[in-house]
Amino acid sequence: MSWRATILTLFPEMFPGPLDVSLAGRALRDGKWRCDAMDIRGFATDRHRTVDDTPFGGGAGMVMRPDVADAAIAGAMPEGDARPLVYLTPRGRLLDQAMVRDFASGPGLVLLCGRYEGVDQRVIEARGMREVSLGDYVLSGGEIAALALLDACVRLLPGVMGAAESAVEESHSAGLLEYPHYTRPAEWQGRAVPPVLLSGHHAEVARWRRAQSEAATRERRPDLWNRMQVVGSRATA
Ligand code: 6GU
Repeated sequence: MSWRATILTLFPEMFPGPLDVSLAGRALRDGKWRCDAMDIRGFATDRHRTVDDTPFGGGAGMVMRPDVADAAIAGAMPEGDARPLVYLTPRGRLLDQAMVRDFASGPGLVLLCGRYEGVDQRVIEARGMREVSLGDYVLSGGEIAALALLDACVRLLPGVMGAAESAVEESHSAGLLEYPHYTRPAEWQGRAVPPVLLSGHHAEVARWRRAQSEAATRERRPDLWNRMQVVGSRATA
């Protein structure tokens, strides 16, 4: 039984898309996960296969009909399907690595991709959807967000990542940004590699990398840095 993603979308041809190559693509061909895209329009009932309508209360854009979305969900999830139902929307809770770890450790995901202004609120509530966002910017639909979420999950599935890559996960999980990386040549366009990395002193290399991680986090991500300080002080209190 492999980890299974079912994507409900008006653009099923976008899947697996870029997840058909590289790490995720190899895992897909190896049967370590499944990617099934379903066309929401296939669940429309009228002659014109309508999936959206104008918003009550007026305003711009169109809203996905609750009856069509619900029929698509019923078609994707048989009775007793234990997979979380995630609705990708900029109104959602911010995706983080803890959420990704939680999703990757389960049986898979059912992803609803919104287009238009969104989905009727009543079907979100009736189906107990988990609303998830990638960040504070607006994509033209949930599909690219779904691809990003799936990529983040699939690389954590057993046997997908090599030992070399797994270490990277630990560093972001620790709540710090990664330290900078260098390879040959030792001097390039007049720029030298930090000498400590050529010293062969493993403890000093580790100390330098830690300091670089902390400096980058403090400067670029004060939100992560402050949260780390709070969590750390709680642990030592
Ligand atoms: Cl999940 N959907 C859309 N449409 N835009 C987004 C997003 C999701 N996350 C960030 N921007």
